[in-house]
Amino acid sequence: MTLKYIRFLFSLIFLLSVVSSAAAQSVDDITPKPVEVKKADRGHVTIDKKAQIVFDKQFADQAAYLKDMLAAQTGLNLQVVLNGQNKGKASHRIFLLFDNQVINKAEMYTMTVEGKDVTIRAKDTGSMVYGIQTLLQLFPLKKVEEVKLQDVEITDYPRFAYRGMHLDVVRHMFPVSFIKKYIDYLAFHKFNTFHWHLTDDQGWRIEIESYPKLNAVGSWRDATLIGHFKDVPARYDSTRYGGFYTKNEVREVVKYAAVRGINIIPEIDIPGHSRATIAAYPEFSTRPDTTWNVATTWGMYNRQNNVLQPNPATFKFLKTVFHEVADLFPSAYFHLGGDECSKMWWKADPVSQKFIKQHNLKDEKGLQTYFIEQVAGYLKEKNKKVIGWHEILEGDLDKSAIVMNWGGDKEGITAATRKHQVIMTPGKPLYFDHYQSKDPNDSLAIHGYNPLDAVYKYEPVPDVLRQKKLDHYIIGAQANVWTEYMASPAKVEYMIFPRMTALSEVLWSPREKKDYADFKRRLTTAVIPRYRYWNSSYFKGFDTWTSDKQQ
Ligand code: TNX
Repeated sequence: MTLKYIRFLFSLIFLLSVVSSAAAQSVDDITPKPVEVKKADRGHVTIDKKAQIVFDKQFADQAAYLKDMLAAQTGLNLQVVLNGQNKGKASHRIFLLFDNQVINKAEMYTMTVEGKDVTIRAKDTGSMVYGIQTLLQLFPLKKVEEVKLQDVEITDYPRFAYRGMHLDVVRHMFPVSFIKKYIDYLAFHKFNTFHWHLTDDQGWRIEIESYPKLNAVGSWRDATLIGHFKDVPARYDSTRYGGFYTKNEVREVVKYAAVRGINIIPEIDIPGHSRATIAAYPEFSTRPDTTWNVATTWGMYNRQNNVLQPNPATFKFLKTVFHEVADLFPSAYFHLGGDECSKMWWKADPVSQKFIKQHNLKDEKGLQTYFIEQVAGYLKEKNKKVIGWHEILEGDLDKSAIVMNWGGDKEGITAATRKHQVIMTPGKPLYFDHYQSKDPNDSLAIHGYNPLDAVYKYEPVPDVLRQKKLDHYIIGAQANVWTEYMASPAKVEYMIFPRMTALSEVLWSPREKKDYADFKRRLTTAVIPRYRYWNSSYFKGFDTWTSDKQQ
C-alpha cells in the first residue's frame, strides 16, 4: 500500500465521519406494511434544522410530539408553527393537515413527499399519529444535519378497527415510566388500544377513595411465589410486594396515551379473580367470617376461593367502585373481566343459593351473568359499554357487550353467531406469556409455545364466519401479557418483542400483503435497530424457533 493511498483512506474515513447528511431509511422497510406506497424516483425533500412543522389547529399536540420524537431520534430540532401563521421563511416544511375529504376511511392517513414539502393528512388524532410514525421510520436513527427523503405517496389505513395490547400490572407492577414506554411501543406499531388489567387475586392496582382498604390492604401481598407454580414444593420469598397507581398517575397516563392516539380500556376483574378485594373486605366474600390474604401464588382458578358473594353490600360496592374508575377514563368501553369464575364457592354458599332462587336464576352460571348485567348497568349510567372475557357468554347477555375471546376459533364463532362483536385474543398464538422457544434454558414462562411465525401467520377471522357473512363481528385482535413470570420491564420487553411487531402487521396490513420472509427482512433491517434505539430487550432466537420445524 502506498503512502498516498493510506493518506487517501484516512481522509476518506475523516470525510465520512464529518459528513452528516444521511440517506433516509427505505420506504420498503415501513412496518406494519402500508396499504399503498407509490414511489416516484424524481426527487427528494431535504429536511434540515431550518425546516418547519406546520400544523392545523386540531394537531397541536401531535406537532409537539413529532418535534420531540424527531429531535430525540436525529437531533433535528424543528420549529413548530400553526398553519396560516408561517412566516414563509422555511425552505421545507412538514405539514400536518386536517382533511376529511381525501381522508374517507376510519383511521386513514396519507403522506406525500413531493416538491419542497412533506404533507400528512388525517382527520383524527390516531391517524395523524400513524402518519407521524410512518414519517419517523423514514429518518435515520442517528444524529444528522439533514435528511433527504425520497419522493413518495403513501395511502394507509388499518385492516381491523380494534388493535390492542394488554398488560397485567397485578402479578407484577411496573412504574409509570414503563407504562408510558409501553404506550410508545403501541403507538409505534399503530395499535390503538391499551388494555390495562388493574385488579386480580394478587393485588388491587388503582387508587380508590370510596373503599380505602382496597389500597391499604388489597394492594399488598406478603410474599411472592418463586419459580414455577407447578413446582413441588412451592417456594415463596418473604418480601411484601405491591403498590397502586394514584389517580393523578392514571390521569397522567391517560393524557399521555391520548396524544399518541391510544385509547386505554381499564379492567376491573369481577366476580372471580377477586381475592384482593375480599382480603380487604371479607364481607363481600362467600365466607365473610374468614380473613383472606391477598394471593401470593399464581394459577388461582378453582384452587382458592376468590369470588364475590351476591349481597346488597357487594352490589353497592361494585356500583360505587365502577363509577369511580369510570370517571378516570374517557374510553367508551370498560372491561369487567368475568373470566375463570369458579362456581364451586357459590354452590357451597347458602346466601348465594338463596339469591339464585330469589332472582329466578337458572344456576351459578346464571348468577355469573347476573353480576355482569348489574355491572353493565352501572357502567351504562356512565355511558360506558362493556367488554368481558368470553365466559360472560355463559348466560344470555345483552348484545352490546363485546366479547374478548381468549379461547380458540370455536368460542369466537359462537360469540359472533350470537351477534356479539368479538376481539380475538386466543391463547394460541396471542398469549405472549407463553414460551417463544423450546430451549430448556429459556427464561421462565407460563407454558405453551407461541413462536414468532405462528403470531405472524395468525388469521383473526375464522373461515366459517366469512362463509356465513358474519366476519364483520370480528373487530380485531389483541395479545395478552400476563406477568406471573415477568418481574421487570426488561422481561416484558423480552416477551413482547418481536411478537408484538408481527401482530401489528396482522392487524394493520392488508391480508394479501402479508409476507413472512419480507417481514423478517424488515424486522432485521429496520425494527430491531429501533428496539436497540429504545434500549429495549427482545428475543433474539426468533428465526431458530418456529412452528414449521418440529423442534
Ligand atoms: C388465565 S386468560 C387468566 C389469567 C392468567 C392466565 C395465564 C384469562 C382471562 N385469565 O388470570 O394470568 O391465564 O396465562
